[in-house]
Amino acid sequence: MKRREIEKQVARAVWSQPITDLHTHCYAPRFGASPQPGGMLLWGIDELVTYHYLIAEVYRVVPASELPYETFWAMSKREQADHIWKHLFVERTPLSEACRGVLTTLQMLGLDPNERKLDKLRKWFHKQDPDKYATKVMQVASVDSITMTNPVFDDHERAMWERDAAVGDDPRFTAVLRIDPLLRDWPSACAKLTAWGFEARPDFSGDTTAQVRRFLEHWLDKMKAAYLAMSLPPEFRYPDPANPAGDRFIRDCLMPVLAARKLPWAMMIGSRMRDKVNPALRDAGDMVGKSDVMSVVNLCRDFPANKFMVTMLARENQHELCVATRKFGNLLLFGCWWFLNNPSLIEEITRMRVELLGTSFVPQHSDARVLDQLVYKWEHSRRIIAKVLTDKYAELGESGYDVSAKQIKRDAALLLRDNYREFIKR
Ligand code: HDL
Ligand code: ZN
Repeated sequence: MKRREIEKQVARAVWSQPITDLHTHCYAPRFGASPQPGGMLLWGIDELVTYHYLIAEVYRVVPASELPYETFWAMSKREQADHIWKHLFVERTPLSEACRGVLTTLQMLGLDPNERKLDKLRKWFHKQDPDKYATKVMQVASVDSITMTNPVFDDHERAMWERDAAVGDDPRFTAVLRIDPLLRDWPSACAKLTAWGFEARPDFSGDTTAQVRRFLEHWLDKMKAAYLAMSLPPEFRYPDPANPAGDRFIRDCLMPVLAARKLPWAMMIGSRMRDKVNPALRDAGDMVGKSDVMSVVNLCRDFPANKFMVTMLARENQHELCVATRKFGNLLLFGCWWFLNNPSLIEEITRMRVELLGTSFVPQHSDARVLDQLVYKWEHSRRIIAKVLTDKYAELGESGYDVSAKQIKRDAALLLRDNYREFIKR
């Protein structure tokens, strides 16, 4: 196949392949939708423009010395959006990935990315019904399933699940049990579990092991979770002599419960929380730190009956993590997470992964927090994945191998949907 034909076949395969988005912060409309107070499904232009990535970026242009953080947080969502639109999209060129993303979404929804004021755009979004709009966004983005992130330690979210057992039953959305505090703050997590009727003590005395297992089983089953997820700090280690309780939680509680249910543990490693960086920026205040790949190796080796999905936040970890992935079939490498979700880094990382892993990984997840972001996050990533695949197939041609359109279609399906669906099968 000539390069031009390869390009055509790859574009057709990549853009026509429905994607199962394995990690987002989007919610089914039944969780309530913005601007309804407490609505968890965020959507529309004001949410798009006040994405925490853009809040960090607008504070580079209008520093806290000019606009105190508390003043910004006291503004309405609309006022915040107008402030960001003015400074990042009108008075400056929206060159950053987070800015460009908003423009791609507007363009693909048939709206004008050159609007200097948000009011006209607001009128269009205001006419949308969140439930129907969710289906429309999935069609435009060609996403066949949205995987949620459901932090059970969040009181508002937990109350939703306790009030409405069917809250997670929207077939377009799949739940994921997110339990960061159990490794990030074991003592306070134990206190909460005990308050919820699962008697857990930081020193593992009493019936702690059984109670923690029961807690995990209760929520995994209630949510019909596809996997269990945690975001972990750069300092995460396994084993960790400095954190014997963490090791014991992993060994005696988490691993047996997940192995019995054939559910993966998704480890998202390297996020340094805002309290150590810039708490005043709230969600925008977190940072990245280099993590320890050998801890992932130790877990995959020591728990061969368990499945691990791993992504790391630091660019510096990507090559070593990719090599580690070559060593373990129970390890699924996924995504270009957060500060890596930029064209230059997605291309570098995806190229390296194809060269080391062939098609046995998941190149991307959207991490969308605002429903409409699915449109741009996948448009931008599809473009890069297609570019890398085209080059790789062309290189196969130079080696005398004639790839077929059928193979290209199959590979796109593996990378964008089937590798993940296969891995979580129980
Ligand atoms: O912990 C996570 O899942 C991260 O993705 C954070 O939510 C982060 O704030 C984010 O939205 N990254 O894209
Ligand atoms: Zn996330």
